[in-house]
Amino acid sequence: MIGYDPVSGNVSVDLSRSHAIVADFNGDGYPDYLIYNRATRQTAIWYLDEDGIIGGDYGPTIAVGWSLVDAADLDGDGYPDYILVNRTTGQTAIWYLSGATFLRGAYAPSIPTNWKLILTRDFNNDGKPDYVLYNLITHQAALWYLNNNVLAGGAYGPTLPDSWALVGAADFNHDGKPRLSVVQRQHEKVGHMVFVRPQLCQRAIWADDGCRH
Ligand SMILES: [Ca+2]
Ligand SMILES: [Ca+2]
Ligand SMILES: [Ca+2]
Repeated sequence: MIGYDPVSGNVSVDLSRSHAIVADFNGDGYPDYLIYNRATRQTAIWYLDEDGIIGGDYGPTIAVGWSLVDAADLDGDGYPDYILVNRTTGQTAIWYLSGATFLRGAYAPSIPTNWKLILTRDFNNDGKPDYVLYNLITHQAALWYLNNNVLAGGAYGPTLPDSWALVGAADFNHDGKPRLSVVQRQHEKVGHMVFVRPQLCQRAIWADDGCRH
């Protein structure tokens, strides 16, 4: 399988990442897997349909010093783009793609010290992906609303207690609004997943089916 070499032991899925990167790269309506070889820094895309993997393509190779965080369509051309962060400077960058083909790059906002870019989702429902940030010291979440690669506004999310970490966001109840998901590091299993809605819940409020006071 393209991008996967079980013989060499080069694990193609970056296990240090807190979430899988899934996006529809070939525009067929089925989400595809974006995978990453940590040894070669090569990316690859596995195309999926309801029956499983139907093909693959190599994507661009990530530059040294940069980490691949997520994939989302920043410029609204219908094709997912790579969101990268420089681990030293906090600078983010967008690599615009057409399918698996690199088109061009642009710098995006820099992440402040002690904050981590977790992923990108559209939280203010304007059709444009936004940054979900997490403060590694204070455990506060924040949203940066983007217009393509330009910061357009922001809002603070909940502050999580010690031993909990922000790991993802998805529209868990299909109401069109993504929710943050956090997991207790000491018990990393599905039963301990917690979903909270930023802005509406100023404290982390435990529930397995939505935001509760
Ligand atoms: Ca697809
Ligand atoms: Ca795009
Ligand atoms: Ca948005």
